[in-house]
Amino acid sequence: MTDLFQDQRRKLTLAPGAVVLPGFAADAALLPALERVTAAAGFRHMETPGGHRMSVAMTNCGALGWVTDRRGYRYTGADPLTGFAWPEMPPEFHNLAAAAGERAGYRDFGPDGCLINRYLPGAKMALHQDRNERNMAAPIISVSLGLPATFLWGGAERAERPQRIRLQHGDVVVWGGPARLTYHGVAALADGGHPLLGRQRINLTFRKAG
Ligand code: MD3
Ligand code: FE
Repeated sequence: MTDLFQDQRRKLTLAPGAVVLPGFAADAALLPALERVTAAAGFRHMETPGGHRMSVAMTNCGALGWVTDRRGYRYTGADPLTGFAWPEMPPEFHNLAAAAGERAGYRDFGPDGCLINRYLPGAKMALHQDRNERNMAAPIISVSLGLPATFLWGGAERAERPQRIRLQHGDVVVWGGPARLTYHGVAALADGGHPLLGRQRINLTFRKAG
């Protein structure tokens, strides 16, 4: 008999430390929580230290939020646009991150921040490492929502030619251990329409930043 829920239970190892949980976050209950966060701290296009405006729009929730401006990349406790603390991490977000961490073998992944990226058609993210977090023993957990994207997954050096991996609505990836400092990026988003999110892709990354 066909098992309708089989997808929700799959666990694939991309490489040592990189675990994909296809469809783990397909639950639409995340979307109202996302709406509440982005109503309190809106998406904005940040500036890189080199003076480029990012094509991806970003916001954060949780105690610490990732920001970039002419002074550099860092985590802050307050939204620089308002001076207020970032919105609290919704319990739906926190529970999802904890469950995905557990499924990938991280027993007590307690994220203190969630960066929320919004890609409209054409938006992309250049190859980079995530190295502003204090604790490299903790994984980063990413959740893809909305339009599918081509994720670029490089090696330990920027020069390595990246593998292209398709990430769909609901896919969760846990990046830890030897995968934690690999170079990665996202190819320009192709236009399309998603039944729940329309013409965009949202990516949540849960982090232990402090
Ligand atoms: C691999 N975001 O916000 S998520 C980022 O789809 C970021 O918006 C991308 O890269 C996005 O920093 C990719 C997947 C991801 C996140 C963190 C990683 C992959 C990673 C850290 C180490 C290795
Ligand atoms: Fe990243």
